[in-house]
Amino acid sequence: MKESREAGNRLLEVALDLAADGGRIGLFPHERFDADAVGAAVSLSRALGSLGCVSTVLVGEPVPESLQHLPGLEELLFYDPADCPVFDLALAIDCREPDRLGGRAACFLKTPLRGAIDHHVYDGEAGDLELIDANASSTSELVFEMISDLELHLGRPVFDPVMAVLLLAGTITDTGRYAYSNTTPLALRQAAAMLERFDIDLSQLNYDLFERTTLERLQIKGDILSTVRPAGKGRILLAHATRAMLARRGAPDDELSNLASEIRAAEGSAAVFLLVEGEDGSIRVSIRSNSCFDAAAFAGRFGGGGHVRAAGMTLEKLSMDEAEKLLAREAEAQLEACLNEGTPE
Ligand SMILES: [Mn+2]
Repeated sequence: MKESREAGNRLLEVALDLAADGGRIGLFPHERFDADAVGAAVSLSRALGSLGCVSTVLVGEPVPESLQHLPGLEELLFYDPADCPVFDLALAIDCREPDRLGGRAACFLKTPLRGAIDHHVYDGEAGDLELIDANASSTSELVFEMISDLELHLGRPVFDPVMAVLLLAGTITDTGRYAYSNTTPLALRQAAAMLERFDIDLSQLNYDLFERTTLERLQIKGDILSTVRPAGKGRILLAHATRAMLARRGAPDDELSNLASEIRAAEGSAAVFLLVEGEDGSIRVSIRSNSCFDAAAFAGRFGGGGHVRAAGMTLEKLSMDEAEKLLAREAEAQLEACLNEGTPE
């Protein structure tokens, strides 16, 4: 934490220097931004703006429907590849590598002075202007600390109600409502501080972030859950959605991968496969795992990838039934192998 505080202070010093002569700062949340990336970026942008910097949050895609309830997003600048703004300092937010910025990577790299604020795990030393803290619950937690330090330094308030909601949204999302193992005491103290200072409708925010749904989504969820079937002595669970199922409910096929996590909550499940038929007949597979089952390694064998506990891949030229049989067989073999090895982690 001490190191990350130093990196945060270095970033603030540069920003204060830039502010003195109207410097321009570009903030680059990662591609397909989530509440943490955009919440941290817009909050920091507002704080830097209050110092006198010209601060811009540059995004590559429109705000997804699921985040449109968040305040302050009218400030986002949508990237036009023909028109990369000139910045004195560019910061990657909630990521570190330019390849996480998609089409904006070239624009990011055009700025000579670059840094990052992130909480993902990396090998190697962080650069001078890189605030990387894998122990932080979220990038919003890191930005909160920076803005707190800024208030101490300036001796005046900097937080505003929009920042409060955005930073809470980022931390709530990345910690799964303060439920995941990455939840820190600091994140909880920050939440308390924001609730003390500002009038925030926490219940509405949680509804908007986690619960909001539509009748069609509830219906397709019911349809999909009714397809769950066990394999491999009940430790492997498979569920699917065909085009016909989706069409019947008029349901979009996005955000269904969350359902795979819900199915994983079934007691005794080691691996969950949710298969969704695409418009072109290919089958997108979301994998969630418990125990020793490495979802990323499994997906990797089929050209996919991801994390140990959550991964994905696409299967071509198979019927739903063939795909389920293939996955059940291969997953059972991998599960048997890792159970016999003992737990690798
Ligand atoms: Mn994050």
